Amino acid sequence: MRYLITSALPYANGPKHIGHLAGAYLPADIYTRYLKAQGHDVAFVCGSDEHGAAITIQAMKEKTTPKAIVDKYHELLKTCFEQFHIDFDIYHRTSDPLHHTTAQEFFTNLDDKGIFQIDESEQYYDEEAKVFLADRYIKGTCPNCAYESAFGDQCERCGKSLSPNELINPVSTLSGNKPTLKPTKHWSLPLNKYEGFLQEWILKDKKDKWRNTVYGQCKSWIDGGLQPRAVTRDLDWGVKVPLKEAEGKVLYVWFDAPIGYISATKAWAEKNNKNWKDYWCDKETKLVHFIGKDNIVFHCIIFPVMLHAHGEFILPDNVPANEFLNLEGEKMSTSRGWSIEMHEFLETFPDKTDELRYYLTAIAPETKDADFTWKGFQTANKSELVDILGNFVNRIVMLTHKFYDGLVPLPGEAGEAEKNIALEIISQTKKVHDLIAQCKFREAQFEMMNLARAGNKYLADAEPWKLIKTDELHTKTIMYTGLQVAVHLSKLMQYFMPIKAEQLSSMLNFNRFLNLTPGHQINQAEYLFKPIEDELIEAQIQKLKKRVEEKIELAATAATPAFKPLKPEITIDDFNKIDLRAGTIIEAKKVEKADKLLQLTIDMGFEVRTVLSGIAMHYKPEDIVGQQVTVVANLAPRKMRGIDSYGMILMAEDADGKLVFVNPREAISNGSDVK
Ligand code: B3M
Ligand code: ZN
Repeated sequence: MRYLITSALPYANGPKHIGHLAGAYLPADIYTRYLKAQGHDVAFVCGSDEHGAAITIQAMKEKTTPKAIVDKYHELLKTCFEQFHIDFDIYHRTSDPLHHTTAQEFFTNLDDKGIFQIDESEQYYDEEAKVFLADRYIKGTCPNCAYESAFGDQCERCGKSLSPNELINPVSTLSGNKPTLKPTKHWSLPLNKYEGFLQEWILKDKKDKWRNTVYGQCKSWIDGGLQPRAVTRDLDWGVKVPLKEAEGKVLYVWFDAPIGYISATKAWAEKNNKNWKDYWCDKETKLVHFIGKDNIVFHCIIFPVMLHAHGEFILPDNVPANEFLNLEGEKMSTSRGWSIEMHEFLETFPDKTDELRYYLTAIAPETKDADFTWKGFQTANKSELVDILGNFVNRIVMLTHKFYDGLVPLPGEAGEAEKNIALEIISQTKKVHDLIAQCKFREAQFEMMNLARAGNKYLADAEPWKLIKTDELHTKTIMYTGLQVAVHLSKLMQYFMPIKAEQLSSMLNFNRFLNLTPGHQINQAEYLFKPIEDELIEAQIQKLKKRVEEKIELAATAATPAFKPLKPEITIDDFNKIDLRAGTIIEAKKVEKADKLLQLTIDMGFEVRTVLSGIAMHYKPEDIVGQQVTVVANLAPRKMRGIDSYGMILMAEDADGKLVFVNPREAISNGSDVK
C-alpha cells in the first residue's frame, strides 16, 4: 500500500507546546513508523505555516519583520520535532517559492473553472498606511465590557468574539488613525454548493470509519448548512493572488496552508526521485491527516471541497483528529503561561524524550480531552517504564551475562509456561499492530506493556536465579524464552519509543535481520529507564504557577487604566440596601402614548405588583409573558403617565443600546432573594 501521512502545519509564530505534540505529531509519527516497518510506501510530510495575521501580528509584537519571525520559529519548531524524533520525511515551509507557485496554480485552476464567487463588501481601510486592515489590526472599545483596547476579532478582556464593525471608536493599529470603510472585493469558495458532495462522501460513508468526535463535528457543520468562505485577504504577507485585478491581495492562510501538504510532497519527491502525483492523484494511495480538533472543519470540509473542485486529487481516507490535552486540570495556553513548550521540556529533560512520548501516548486525548500532570508523568515513568519494562529487560540481560557470559543459551524442551509466553508474543504483537492500524495508539501501547508485564511475571514466577542451582537445562529454557520476549518488546517499542527501542536492540546486539539464536552474543546491561526525582517534578509545578502569576500581574497593570466606573464607588452596605427579588411577568401591555413603556404585572410570590419598564422598543408584550426577572422590590413608588409603578426590573444594556433581561439562570420560586 502507498500512504501519504500529514501532520498539521504549525504556525511559525512562536513555540508550540506538548499538547500540540500529543495532538498531531506524535500519533502521526507512531503510525508512520508502523507503516514503514510493515514495508509500505509512505511519505510523512509537514512544515511550518508561515502566513496569515498570526505571523504579522507576532512581528509587530517583537518589533521585527514577518520574515524574521518565520525564520526564527521555523528553525525552533524543526529542531524540536527532530529532538522528539518525529521523523518527517520532509519538514517544509510555506514561504518556499515552490509552495507559492503550487498554491497559485491551485487557485488558478479553480478560478479557470469558474468555481469562485466574487463578493463586494465594505472593509476598514487605513488611508495613511494605504492598506485594508485585517481584523486584528483594528482596535477599539469593546461593546460588551467597554475595554478600550479590544481587537477587531476579539476582546481580550471579556473574551467576546467581535467583528471590526462592532468596535466603538475603531483605530488602526498601523497609523493610530480612524479607519475608513472602503469597498473591496473577495473571492469565495461557495461551500454551500458542495453540501451534496459532503453528504455523500462523509455522512453516508464515514460514520463507521472515522472517529465519532470527527464525524460528529462534520455532521453538525453539514447539517447546519454551509456558507461561502472568502479565500482572499487584503494583506501584503502571504501568497499573492495570481490575478491582475487582485492587486494587493493574498490567499487566505487557510486556503494556502493545506496546499502546503502538496508542496511539501513535491519538494520531498524532487529530492528523492519520486513522483509526487503517485501520492496525491492515485486512488490507491491513502491520505491521512493528523490534526487537533480545532482544525477539523478545514481538513474535513474546506480542503476536501477544494480537492474535489480541482478534480485531480484524492480525498483524505481518515482524519484522526485528537481532542485537547489539558495541563494539571486546566486548558493549556501559551499566552497565559499555563503550558509546557516543547523546547522548554527539552531543556529540562533532554534525555527523557521517549519517556514523554510514552506518557503522552498513555494519556492520548483520542476520544476525549486528557490531562497531563507532572506527577502522572513521574508515576508512569516509575511504575511502568522503570519497574516493569526496564526491570524485566535489565534482569534478563544481567542474568544472561552472569550465567552464560552473555551468550544466548540453547533451550531445552518448552513447558506450559514457555508455550504460553510464545503465544503471548504472537498475540500481543498482533494486537499492537491491529490497534495502531486503527489509530488507537493509546491501547496499542498498553498492549505492548502487557507483553512486558507478562515477561516480568514469567521471570518472577520461574525464578531462574534459584533454579540455576538445581536445573540447569530448564534455566536455559527460561532464559532463552525471556530473551525472545525482550527482542519482541524492542520491535514493538520502536513505534512508541524509538530511542529506547534502539538502545534495547543494541543491548541485545540484535538487528531486524538476525534472530536471537543460541550462541548469539549480547552486550552488557544498561538501565533503559531511571526514576525522576521528586524535587525536579516539584520544581516544574512551581515554575508553572509562578509564570501564570507573573502574567496575571502584568495583565492587571495593563488592564487597570481602561476601567472607568460608570458610577461613584459604593460600599457593600450601600449595595445591601437594595432588596432584589425574583419575579415573573404574568401580564404585559403597552402604555398609551408612551413609545418606550410597557406596563408589567409581576408575580412577586408574596404579592402581585404593577411595574412600568422602558423596554417597549425591544420586546413585544406577548413575547415576555412568563419571563422570570429580577425586581428592585424596595424602590419608592413612582407615577408615570398616570400609572403607579412599584419597583423596577433589571436589564443589561450594551453599547449599542441592546437590552436583555437579567434573570436567574434557572427558574426559582418568585419572591426569592437575589444577593
Ligand atoms: N497552522 C493552524 C494551527 O496551527 C494551522 C494548521 C494548518 S494545517 C494545514 O492550529
Ligand atoms: Zn470586552
